[in-house]
Amino acid sequence: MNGAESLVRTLIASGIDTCFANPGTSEMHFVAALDRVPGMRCVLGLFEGVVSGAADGYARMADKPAATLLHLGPGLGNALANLHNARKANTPIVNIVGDHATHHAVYDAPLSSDVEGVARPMSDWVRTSKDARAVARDGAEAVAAALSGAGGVATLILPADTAWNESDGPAPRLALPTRPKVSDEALKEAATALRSGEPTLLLVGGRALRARPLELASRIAQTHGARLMAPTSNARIARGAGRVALERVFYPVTDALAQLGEVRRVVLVGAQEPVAFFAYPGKPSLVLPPDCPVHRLAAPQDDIEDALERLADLIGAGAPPVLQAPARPALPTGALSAEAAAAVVGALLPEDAILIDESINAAGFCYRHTAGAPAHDWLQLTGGSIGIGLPLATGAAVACPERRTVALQADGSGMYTLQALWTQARENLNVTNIIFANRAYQSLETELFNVGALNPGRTALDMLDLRRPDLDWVKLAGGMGVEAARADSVERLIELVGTSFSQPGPFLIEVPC
Ligand SMILES: Cc1ncc(C[n+]2csc(CCOP(=O)(O)OP(=O)(O)O)c2C)c(N)n1
Repeated sequence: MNGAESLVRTLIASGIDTCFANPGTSEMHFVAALDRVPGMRCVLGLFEGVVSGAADGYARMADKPAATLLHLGPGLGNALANLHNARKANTPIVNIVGDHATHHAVYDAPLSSDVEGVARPMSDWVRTSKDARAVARDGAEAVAAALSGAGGVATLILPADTAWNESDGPAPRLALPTRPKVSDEALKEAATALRSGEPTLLLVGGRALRARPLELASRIAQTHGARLMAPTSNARIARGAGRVALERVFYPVTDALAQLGEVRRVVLVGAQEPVAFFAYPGKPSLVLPPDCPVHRLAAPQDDIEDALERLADLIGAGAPPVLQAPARPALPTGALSAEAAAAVVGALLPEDAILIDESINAAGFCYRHTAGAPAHDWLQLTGGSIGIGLPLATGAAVACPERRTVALQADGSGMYTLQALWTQARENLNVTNIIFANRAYQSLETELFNVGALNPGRTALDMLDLRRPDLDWVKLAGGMGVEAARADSVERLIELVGTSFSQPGPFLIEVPC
């Protein structure tokens, strides 16, 4: 058995059965091994940013990592932006990256590069296998590294000869450390803050945003009249009717400052202290009031559900959680707009859907109009690096084929990784892609103003304008095998969304707005 086959068998033994791939010559032994070893689903992505974004979406929904297969430094380089987003989401991913055979490295062949150097900034763990006999063990350690702590990106680099030479066979799955329990002192400190009588914010993130821990958090907050909120950007929130109603910290700095202005104490559970996305002239970086004490009950890697259970016990959290009542928006009439499109989604969303939010400027409408829709999961852009929505939807739909995935996608961001549509077609995934086609980098128009550039000229404004020519999403999708239509009225949009929600396979709806 060669090194490549020992790795595929090791990954399967370690619980990885899905690989998003864009291979090249140096990965051909891994590809060939897939034919010999049953049990690994391999999904082709036509750009590496699709591969990494899909691996992120898959792991967020499957609660276990996928592998990626990437081609040397340049292939990994193309995947980096979405690996950055995955790291901010604490998503476990195992990257397998081919490299030149060890003896070939000295010749500076065209694809030679410092692969470890490319990997390091967006990886929590990096290793280059020394020889074929080390590959299996390295693979098992890569999986363990991805699943350690809060979850992270592990990158294993395989020189081609480590893949083709003889191995010692697969390695067994490694045991994982259990999540640390929070200390009694941290619990007492949180309880004291909650009982202080001062306006207290319980800010919950990461694993605390699943249905059960959120109910615990809501009971805790209700018992002492604290406010319960989530950060601006989150990997996955369980929400909708019957789930805990959850406010998020606003994105615009001035709005966040106003929203949090009354807060006098903060208890953090799986979340970090809220900060502004960017610095702006004359505005603070931190959005909590100055001198507001911050009590860190649980870090993302801690056993968060246990921490919330113990805190609920400690304070005798008897209050019921605040659950969202079922409430769908009325089907809109009149002019087509981003808000109308969000209302159509909220009005028609099926039970147990997965919503992917890269709607950027329309995000506020989308969040609000789906709040009381049937229970669903809400996945966001966590690292601010746009171009994740369509891949994230693709990976989530691979993980949960029986659920309807809905990508709420701004057009500018969608163009970064639109090749994901081809993968949706090839895998016949149940994804409804709703493109908010405002034909602009609209949010950047606001940002231009926010940074103090008050009278932009034609050249500056041209950098934010996506016209000349207009993007034709119906043709773009059609060219990749995804059925698509443009909604030129609210009535047509309602019809198209209804059709897509009721038929299997991918669909794309362009919404001029
Ligand atoms: C990788 C990356 N490149 C550039 C940006 C800067 N950026 C932020 S928002 C944005 C435009 C978003 O436009 P669109 O997706 O159409 O959404 P809209 O603002 O129009 O709603 C850009 C280019 C970014 N965040 N990430």
